[in-house]
Amino acid sequence: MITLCGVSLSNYYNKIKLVLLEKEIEFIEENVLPSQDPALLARSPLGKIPFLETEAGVLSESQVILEYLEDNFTAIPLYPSQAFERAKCRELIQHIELNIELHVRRLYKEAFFGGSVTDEIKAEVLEKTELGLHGLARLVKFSPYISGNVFTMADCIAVAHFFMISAATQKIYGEDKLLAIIPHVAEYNEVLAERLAVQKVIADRAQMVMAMMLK
Ligand SMILES: N[C@@H](CCC(=O)N[C@@H](CS)C(=O)NCC(=O)O)C(=O)O
Repeated sequence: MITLCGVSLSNYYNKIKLVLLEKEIEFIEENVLPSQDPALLARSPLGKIPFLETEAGVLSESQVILEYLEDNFTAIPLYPSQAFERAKCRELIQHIELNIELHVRRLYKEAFFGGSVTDEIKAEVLEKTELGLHGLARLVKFSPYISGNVFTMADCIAVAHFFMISAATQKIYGEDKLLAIIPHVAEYNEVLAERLAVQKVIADRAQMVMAMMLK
């Protein structure tokens, strides 16, 4: 049995959870928060979440985990069969994560967790995020899925990260920068929200946000 460790608030956790659900792989969830506790470091080398426990051992780094799931559970593939199309999916994934989400992530402390971020960081993140989003606008297809007419791994990554990119930029800059630069994201989100697996991930995340607010 596979155990997905982390929390439903984490976009990196949610990308794996969505892939597990879409590929109809049986799994259980274990609520784990990131920390430097030696017991956690023995399972996740940097004390980060998510990580995956499998019968063969533990895996960290969400993208590595997705590649493992794709290689090991082939019944429902989430990458196209052609090498070039697969590479285009991975290009989208890398672009969303490295050129957008990793910048926006620097805002989360203030956007979601009651901390604060300097004006200098906000300006730097804005510049890099806008560059990344203009680049993404040149890559997306939305016909109706992000890389074409088939739902792929790249859509799973988009579901997980778009929500955070939209919410954090709305909170910090007073405008959802994703939507402002790529307006078709609105219809794309509606298409994705029709999927049961996406609905489950969104509902679990909302439930956890609610539980945190009631604390
Ligand atoms: N590159 C990692 C990123 C994972 C990550 O940043 N996880 C966050 C939660 S969403 C975390 O554990 N943060 C705690 C920390 O950085 O110490 C992956 O793809 O799995």
